[in-house]
Amino acid sequence: SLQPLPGLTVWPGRLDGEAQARLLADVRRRIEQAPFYRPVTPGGREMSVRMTNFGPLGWVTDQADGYRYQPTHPATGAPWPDIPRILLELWREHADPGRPPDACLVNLYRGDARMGLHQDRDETDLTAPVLSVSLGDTGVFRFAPEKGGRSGSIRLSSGDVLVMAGPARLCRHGIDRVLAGSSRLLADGGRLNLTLRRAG
Ligand code: MD3
Ligand code: FE
Repeated sequence: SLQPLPGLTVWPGRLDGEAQARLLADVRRRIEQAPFYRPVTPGGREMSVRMTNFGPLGWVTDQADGYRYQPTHPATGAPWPDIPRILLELWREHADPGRPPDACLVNLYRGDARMGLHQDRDETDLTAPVLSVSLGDTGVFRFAPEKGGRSGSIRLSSGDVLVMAGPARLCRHGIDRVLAGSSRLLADGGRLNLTLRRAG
């Protein structure tokens, strides 16, 4: 594994091609029940990333109520599908075996979708780690310490696993761009990112 910043650990190629394909099938099945939608920021702007969630709680945003976690899909009203077992196993191995995640945000980047620098602070316990798995096209991930300090950037490729813990948990981060055509895992191209958290 690599540690570009204290608390930020990356396992490049943690999932091999077969495991990526199995996880993708698990994701596709759940997305039939919980389709991607375009979230709207509290300021009224549509995000370029499409989202859905798995698990007891899902991160959502809209103009009326802003950023929050809730147990149901905003468009269908149905509970989110469960978190794929492969992801729970990765969490036990690399994040926190004693305290399981209760939220899995699924981000889909297509075309020019990106995510600006931000902090994740909508979770109740900001000391719990965050684990992310990348599938499909490579994303250029940028991170910067909470205050001051230089920002750095790493490429997140299909099958890579990243854990943010301790001193890195509140660092600012985002996805500058996605390298179209860098993976053939997704038939229609683009990048999927699955992020496990303890939200509630
Ligand atoms: C660093 N997602 O969903 S994953 C997000 O690739 C998010 O879709 C990006 O940022 C994506 O909030 C980056 C890596 C990641 C996830 C959570 C973090 C990095 C993090 C939480 C704290 C610090
Ligand atoms: Fe984030």
